[in-house]
Amino acid sequence: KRATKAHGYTKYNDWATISEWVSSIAAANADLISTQVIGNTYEGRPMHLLTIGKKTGSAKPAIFMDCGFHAREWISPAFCQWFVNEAVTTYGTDSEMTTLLDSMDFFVLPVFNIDGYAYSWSNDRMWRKTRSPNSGSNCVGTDPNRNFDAGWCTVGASSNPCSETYCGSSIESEIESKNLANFIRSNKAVVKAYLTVHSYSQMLLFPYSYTYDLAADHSELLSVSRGATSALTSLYGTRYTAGPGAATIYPAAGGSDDWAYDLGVRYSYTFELRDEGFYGFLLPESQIQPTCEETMLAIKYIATHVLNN
Ligand code: ING
Ligand code: ZN
Repeated sequence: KRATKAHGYTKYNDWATISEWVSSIAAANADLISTQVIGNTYEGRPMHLLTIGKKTGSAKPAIFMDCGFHAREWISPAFCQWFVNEAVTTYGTDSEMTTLLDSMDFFVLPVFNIDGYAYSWSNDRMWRKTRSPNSGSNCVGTDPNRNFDAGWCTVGASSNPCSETYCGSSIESEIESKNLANFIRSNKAVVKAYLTVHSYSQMLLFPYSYTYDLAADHSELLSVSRGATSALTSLYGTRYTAGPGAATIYPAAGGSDDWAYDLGVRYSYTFELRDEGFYGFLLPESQIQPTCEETMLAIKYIATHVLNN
């Protein structure tokens, strides 16, 4: 077995370390975790998905959560790892987590854009996009959060392969997008919520980003986002802004949250974790623990609402 660096929850882990961690935490918690591969990335890395929940033998409602859409947003994969550990270590003692895992499943994709994440470790800390080549251009990569079927490439996205917000040659041109979309389409009957974790800005966004039109479920999405951000703020006073993407951050088409919502996943949210720009994507490791602790409160608030509605 290849030697990897030691895994830790209060440090940033490279892909080899995260990949080993997936196997070891699943093996150590076989009663609560199962794993599957939803497909490979462009460069051939397996996209590991963890299913966390008490195995009951019957179909349970589920929440899908991904991290690491954008390579440089390192706090995001750190949060997915934290979430999985917190779920298995508080099951049986924390009553809210116990109820959640007894009654529902969490599908957790710890790193979506694995090729980009690996590149951000090896070559360019500020890399954002995927690592697939673009025909007729020397520029590499597509913005995966502009690559979904939601007003694709109409606003806040570029058709120039050299742009950081390149929408790709077509909807789901990126194999990572296609793998994620196929999984959610196949599990539409159980997936009640879609959560995608980015950084930074301290915002909780919901549809729509591709239009200023309000979602059919706007008032519920807004009230749940306010409850979630209030819970988050209660721990350390971290201030969050909640609202529809277009009006709250900027108009941008092709995002995964808008796509999931239009597919029928009623509770669809994008988290923009710490900070507000002082460190930006280079959030120090000393902030991993407080960021993850506060974000847990928001996720549990949303999950409990999903379960009870
Ligand atoms: N922000 C998101 C981005 O992809 C976003 C904001 C959310 C856009 C939802 C579209 C839909 O630009 C970051 N930091 O990536
Ligand atoms: Zn992002």
